[in-house]
Amino acid sequence: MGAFQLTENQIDSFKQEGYLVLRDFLDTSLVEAWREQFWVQAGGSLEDKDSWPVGKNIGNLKLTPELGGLLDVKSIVEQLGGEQFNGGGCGVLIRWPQEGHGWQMPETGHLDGYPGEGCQAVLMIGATTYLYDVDSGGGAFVYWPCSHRDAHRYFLDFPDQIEGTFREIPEWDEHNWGIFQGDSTKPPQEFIAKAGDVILWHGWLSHSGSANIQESPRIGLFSRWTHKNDADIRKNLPQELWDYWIV
Ligand SMILES: O=C(O)CCC(=O)C(=O)O
Ligand SMILES: [Fe+2]
Repeated sequence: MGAFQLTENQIDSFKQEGYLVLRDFLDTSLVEAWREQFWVQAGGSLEDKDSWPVGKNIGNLKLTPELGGLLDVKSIVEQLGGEQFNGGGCGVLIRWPQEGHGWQMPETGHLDGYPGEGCQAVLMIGATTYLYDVDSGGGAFVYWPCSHRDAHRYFLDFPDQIEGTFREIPEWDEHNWGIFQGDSTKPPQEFIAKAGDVILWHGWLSHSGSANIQESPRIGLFSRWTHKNDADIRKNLPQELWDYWIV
C-alpha cells in the first residue's frame, strides 16, 4: 500500500477552513512507544501523579520517530507543498492539570513564526497530535477556523509587517493578536481528540494553548514546516493564499 494521501474533499476542507482533522490517524503501537519514551525522559509515570515533573524544566524531549518524519505525514505535506516545504521537527508541549481552576476559551490566538512563538519564519503548515485523549477543558489546542484567510488579507495590506513589526503598531496595544481576526474568522474550537488523532493547520491559522482543568496531562506533539524559499516569500507574499502550495 502506498503512503497516505488526502482526498479532494479533505484538501478542499483544509483550504476552506485552514485546518483538517484526521481521526485515528496514528498506530496505537506508535503512540504507546512515544508514551514510554516520554515518561523515561520526563521522569515519573502517568499512574503516579506525585511523580509528574510539574513545573520542572524537563528540557527538550525527543520522541522518535518524529511526527513530521512519519511516511504518511510526509506524504501529505508533499501532496500539499510539492517538496517545497522544509521541516517536520517536532516539539513536545505539555499542559499539566491545574485542578480547581476555572476554564475559559482563550480570547485570541497567535501565529507561529515569530520570536516567542516558535520558529522565526513564515510558517506553511503545522501538525499536532496528543499522546493521551484530550477532553474539553483538558488543555486542548484551540484554533480559529478560517482565520488563515484574514491573516492573509492582513499581510497583503501590510506586507512589511510580515517580519513581526505588527507588534509595534498602536492597534496592537488594544487588540493584540486579534488584529488578525476579521470577517472570515469563526469562533474558536478546541481540538478535542483521542490519542493519535492528528490536526493539520495552516501556518496562518490563529491558534492558542488552553488551560487544562482535567486530570490527565495534555501532552502534545507539534511539527512545523516552512518554505524552502522563506526569504523570497517574505519579499513576495502570496497574492493568492495557495500560491506557494500545489493545491
Ligand atoms: O499548547 C498548545 O496547544 C499550543 C501551543 C502553541 O501554539 C505553540 O507552541 O506555538
Ligand atoms: Fe503556536
